[in-house]
Amino acid sequence: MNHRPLLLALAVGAAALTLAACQKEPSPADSPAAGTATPSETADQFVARVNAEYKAMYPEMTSAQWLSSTYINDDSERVAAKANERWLTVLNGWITQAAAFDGQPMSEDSKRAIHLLKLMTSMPAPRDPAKLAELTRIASRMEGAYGAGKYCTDDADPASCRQLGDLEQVLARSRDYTLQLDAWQGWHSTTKPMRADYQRFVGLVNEGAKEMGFADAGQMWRSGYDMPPEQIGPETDRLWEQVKPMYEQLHCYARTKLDTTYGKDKAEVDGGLIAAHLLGNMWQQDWSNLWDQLEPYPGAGSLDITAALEKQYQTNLSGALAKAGGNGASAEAQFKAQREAELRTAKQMTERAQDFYVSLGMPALPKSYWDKTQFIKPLDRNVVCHASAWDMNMDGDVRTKMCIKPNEETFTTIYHELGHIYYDLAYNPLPPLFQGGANDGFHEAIGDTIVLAMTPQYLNSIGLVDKPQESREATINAQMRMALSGVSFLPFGLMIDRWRWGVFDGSITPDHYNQAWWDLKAKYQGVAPASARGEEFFDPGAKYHVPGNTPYTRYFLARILQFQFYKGLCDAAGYTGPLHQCSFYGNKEAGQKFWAMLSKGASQPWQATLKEITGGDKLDAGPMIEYFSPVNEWLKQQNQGQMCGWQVPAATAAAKPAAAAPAAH
Ligand code: X8Z
Ligand code: ZN
Repeated sequence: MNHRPLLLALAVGAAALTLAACQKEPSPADSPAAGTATPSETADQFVARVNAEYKAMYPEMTSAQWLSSTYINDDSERVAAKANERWLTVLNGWITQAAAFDGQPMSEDSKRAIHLLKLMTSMPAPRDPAKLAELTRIASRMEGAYGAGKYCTDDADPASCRQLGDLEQVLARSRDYTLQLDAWQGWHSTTKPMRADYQRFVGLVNEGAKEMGFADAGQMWRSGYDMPPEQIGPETDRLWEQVKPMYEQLHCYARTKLDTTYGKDKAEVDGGLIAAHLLGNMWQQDWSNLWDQLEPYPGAGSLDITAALEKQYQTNLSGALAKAGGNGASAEAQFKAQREAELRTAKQMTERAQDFYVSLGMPALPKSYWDKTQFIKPLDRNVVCHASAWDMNMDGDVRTKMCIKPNEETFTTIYHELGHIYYDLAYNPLPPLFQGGANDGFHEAIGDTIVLAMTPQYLNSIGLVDKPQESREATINAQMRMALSGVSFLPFGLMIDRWRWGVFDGSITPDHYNQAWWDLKAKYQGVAPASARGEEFFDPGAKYHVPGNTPYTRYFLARILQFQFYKGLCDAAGYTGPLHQCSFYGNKEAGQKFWAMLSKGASQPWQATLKEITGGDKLDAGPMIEYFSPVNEWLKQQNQGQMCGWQVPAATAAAKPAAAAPAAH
């Protein structure tokens, strides 16, 4: 989730050079709720005022949002919607006022700040106060519904209900075809009621975007990249074409293995598509959980991080139980000991992640972080478990919100979230309007760059795994571990916004929401549901970022960017070996370079920032391909003689080229 969830989402951080901002004359109906454009105010003074007012009102919004995400109920939902309503009204007011400065003399910084102001929210709101209020209510309701989602096998029995975390666990661990299908279908049944809300939401944000001068909300999202918005579709297509052959090899290998486990008739649907519920992940976006079936050389180099973390939890549990009086302790005392051990393990995992950043010369997290963060899932209420990082006040009150479990996936997510937090801390000294990523992909790539540096050597140095073996088999194993999260993600990172761009521009109509979703999943990911998913379902709503309205192209860009950053930092550290073996843990030169980049925030076009860290100013999948070349070659050998690739069902082949649609604007 975004570092500034829902309300602010500097979702489209840096901005396009040419965009049609709303040129409407201010009218009484536009009257802003905070501040008025004083005729005597210069553009520079206007920007200074907006910066000050923004910073002043910011903590109230983030507090309301924090409460509604960590304490889901009708009251917190209402308070969050109201705070959001106030904020979006003020934002609309500023955007209207900014039009008065078009063509006026102003500093370059003010020009950029005004540009960023217009792209500040990913939820452009209509000016009509009633519609604006409706929009914020729908947004809070959808987020709350996602967080509270439950699948109950017996409606009369609350004990039969499971939430997302439990259902994900089934996909991660069970290898029973039917149990997995039930968990997958169960979660996807919870979002049926969200469809009507989402449809209305789309209408409202489109109205807001149009009033601001954009063709639709999708075009607004694509305008945050310091290049013409119509280039984002082709640019991401270009990157996808670079990496697609690698994904196809991984897909082919995984499919063969799944055929072995479940039988071809069950593992595959139609022309070689993989059954969606068998990939170890609710959305098929990360295949790490298939390690048991996909490990290239079982036992070559022990990289079982989950087992190591589980062991650590057991140690903490024994300690807590002993303190509580051992086996003789009451059930309640034993339960408390268990919770204590869960919290302690989660904090230790977070300390490990912090240690990486500190080793680069970055500061330790403030005490308030440790006091206010949500580390584990509370038991007494619903929360949004989807991980997120929060800057509450642009002044040091930073927090993460997670439901940490002792496994590899959440462990690396902590490193990801701390990337957001360190970005926030680094750019906090900048004026508030520049406090964002160089673009939103940068924000997502910071922690992931660190994750790449979590080599077997690093993991061993922190005592998590045995001393790494130096063999080709161990290298391939280590690479596969990274590919199962990094490479498997690529088409998913692309398809979500292909769907939303189409929904926003009207090429995907509500009566085809689900069909279009699965068409795109087939086309990009090569996966399909095991049973028909008609329009009575709303499967897109089962992925957090759809009800949470977080743009997703950022994650695709981040997957590419993180390898560019990684290579840049390895160079800074003076590393000369094969890219995939580089770790810059403890390297102050790399740390300084990273921090310098983070400190720039959104104050300049991302191309300039990229150049400072990598020497180039273009997005390029080259470093990613270089990194994965050993496992890619290995996969090609494994797949020899296999019919790789898949056929996209007829409906998809006939559908409009959704991927190219944005270029039409
Ligand atoms: O949402 C996230 C982070 C928070 S920004 C946990 N991610 C995407 C997802 O989970 O779908 C990180 C990877 C992609
Ligand atoms: Zn993130």
